Amino acid sequence: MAVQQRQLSGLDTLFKAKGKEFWGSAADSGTIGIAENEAILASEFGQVTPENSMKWDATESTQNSFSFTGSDALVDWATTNNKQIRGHTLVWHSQLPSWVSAITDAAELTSVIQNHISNLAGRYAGQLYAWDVVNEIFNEDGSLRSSVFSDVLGEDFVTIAFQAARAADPTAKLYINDYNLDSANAKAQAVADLVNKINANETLIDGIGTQSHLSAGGTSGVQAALELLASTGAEVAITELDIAGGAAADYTAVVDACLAVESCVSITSWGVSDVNSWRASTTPLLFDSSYQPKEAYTSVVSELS
Ligand code: 9MR
Repeated sequence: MAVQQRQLSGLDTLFKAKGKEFWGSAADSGTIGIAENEAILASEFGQVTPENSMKWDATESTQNSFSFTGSDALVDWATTNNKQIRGHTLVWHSQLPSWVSAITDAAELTSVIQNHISNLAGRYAGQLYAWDVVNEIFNEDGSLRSSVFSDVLGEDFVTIAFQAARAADPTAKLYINDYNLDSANAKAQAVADLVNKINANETLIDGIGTQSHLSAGGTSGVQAALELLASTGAEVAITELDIAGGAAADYTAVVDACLAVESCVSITSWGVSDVNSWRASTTPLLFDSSYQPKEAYTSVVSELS
């Protein structure tokens, strides 16, 4: 006999009633194809982020030869099910094909970035709420991470990528996204400083994503971090939320922080069930390995009710 799904409350609907854009989840063909998971996505979440299918290795593993099978499936599902979409991600040092990492010429890398973005973001133009244009570009001390992008182009790759994304999809909100922005630390300050610097010249960066891969008990600095990021005037989103241990108190602390900061527009969980999480052994999500709501889910719902 199939496991009976316990009564759920419509997390996304409750969050929207607080004035927020959505509470979403990472998804892709694999997890959408699991019936229990799909049912929870449909009833509890208002937005999806492709967990892997829009990354460079999935979409352009060979130069100028594009593959959109996985990303099309995600976008089709979202459209059919009336879910918003956050595109993830255009420029990232990880899951990057070796032909990109091998480039040493600035003009060549610029045109490769522009071509990747015009094809990928152009394909879904008008259909996405947002794009994570650049991902994880800072070190913990706030310096720029070494990657083919920063090594060959310096900081300019950020502006190149945002201008290409704006041209390819003028209606998507363009985000800078990073992890460990969980307190008002050096990295969060560096993100805010770069947003201020670029936007002073041309408003290219609409939003700042804080991934929020948190550890148990590690939520006390979240509101201060959101306030620091919001001080730029950009909107702020919690883009990949999961919390090791998944304690209810940690989850409600994150929700309270987002509610307290007007510019915090959305939360996206990095998956539905612990069993499909990239850090499954830490049981960090709102639904257990049998797709049943955990105490964290119940507590978040009562916090929002
Ligand atoms: O959850 C994603 C996992 O399935 C992939 O194997 C992994 C590969 O790097 O990427 C995971 O998602 C990452 C996201 O794209 C960027 N922030 C960190 C996430 C967790 O590693």
